[in-house]
Amino acid sequence: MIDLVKLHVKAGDGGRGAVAWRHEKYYPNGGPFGGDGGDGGDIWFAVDTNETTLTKLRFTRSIKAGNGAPGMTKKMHGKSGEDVIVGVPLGTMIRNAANNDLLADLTEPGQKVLIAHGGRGGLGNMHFATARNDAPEYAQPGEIGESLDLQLELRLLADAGLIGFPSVGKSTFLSVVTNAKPEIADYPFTTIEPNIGVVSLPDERGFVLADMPGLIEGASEGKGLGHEFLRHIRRCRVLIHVLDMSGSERNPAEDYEIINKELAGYDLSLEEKPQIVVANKMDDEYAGLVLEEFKQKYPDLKVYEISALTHEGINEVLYAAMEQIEQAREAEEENREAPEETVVYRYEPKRPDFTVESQGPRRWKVVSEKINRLVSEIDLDRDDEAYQFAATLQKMGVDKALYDAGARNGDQVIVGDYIMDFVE
Ligand SMILES: Nc1nc2c(ncn2[C@@H]2O[C@H](COP(=O)(O)OP(=O)(O)OP(=O)(O)O)[C@@H](O)[C@H]2O)c(=O)[nH]1
Ligand SMILES: [Mg+2]
Repeated sequence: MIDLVKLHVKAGDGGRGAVAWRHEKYYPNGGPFGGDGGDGGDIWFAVDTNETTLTKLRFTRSIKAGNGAPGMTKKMHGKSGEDVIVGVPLGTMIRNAANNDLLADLTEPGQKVLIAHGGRGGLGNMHFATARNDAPEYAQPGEIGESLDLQLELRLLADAGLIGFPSVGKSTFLSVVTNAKPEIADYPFTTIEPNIGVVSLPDERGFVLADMPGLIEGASEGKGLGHEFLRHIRRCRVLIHVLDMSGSERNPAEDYEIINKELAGYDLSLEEKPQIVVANKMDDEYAGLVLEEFKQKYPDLKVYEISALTHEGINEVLYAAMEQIEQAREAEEENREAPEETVVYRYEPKRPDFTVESQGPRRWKVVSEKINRLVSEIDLDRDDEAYQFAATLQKMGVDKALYDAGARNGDQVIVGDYIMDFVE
């Protein structure tokens, strides 16, 4: 069963701004005419109620949004990159794999979250004309689109979950009380992925019910289908614990004990979840005897006697479950201090730390608050500090930006109060 998926996402890069000139042939000084690059596409995740598993994404290593096209002459914008919307099932949690931060918890139909923001397109040279320089050779590069490693986890969103050993009749129960059509058969592990359905009571109340693959001894350590789906059970408000009373295959008292031990072994909070204990297959001729034996072991336990086959006793179970679910919902409401937290990932576009301006022939200026602050703190007449400073500028990409803008060996570069020589 696939409910944990790793995925790389890369939003589109912004297109580079254009360096272009108006009527360049006949009017060499016709002014800068380069348009902006297009924005890179974003990556969104949205609830798709037609999806019930993450299987579709299993072999998808990475998802990429479109890059923005470069700006063009005549001040024309480059085309924006295409957004990507990834449809995922209800109950999908999206984490940043690098630090495990929860980026989004998709719990409502229709929910849609922006996970990776495309880079903004770079500005064309038309934006960089100043009184002193009406022919800027510089245009901004596009911003790099955000890239992230994600971990997707699906946790089923059901109010109630049917649990028990294999073949006790969980799927049969689900098929009787909802429109779900799970596979039913008399061999163990017929159900390998939870099925989900909606129970509608005659009084218009209702809840979401899921059957689970059968649990066996050692499930909490991974035996059988083990761990994989125990995580789903954590999200259920109520557990409907189904026991097979036909006595042909199982000893229900033992089963009951083992299952509870496995729940606690996986997560102590599972032990505390309200449970409705259901004695199924009461239509079987020996069921009465088996039930008597069970009751001797657990005299104080409320047991609902049913037959999923003949539908006997089913409504009582549904009403009892509904009752418990409503209580759980109320308790959640009371415990909720602030309005429910909706986790939406906020992307802060990274502003470039500096810009480069042409200041006339072979003369450039680096405009940057950050670099100015740096300059004010160091003594550039000292060789070691000057060397350190040059290395910092290079690391910040200043050299490359100057070169891209057209600076060549020996050009003057104004940085803060200093004038330096450009070295390619
Ligand atoms: N006699 C009788 N048989 C039942 C009853 N409920 C289910 N069965 C039978 O028990 C067998 C197993 O039923 P399932 O509903 O597939 O059991 P499950 O608990 O979902 O099993 P897994 O998916 O393998 O964990 C099937 O042959 C059913 O027809 C019942 O109330 N009475
Ligand atoms: Mg089943």
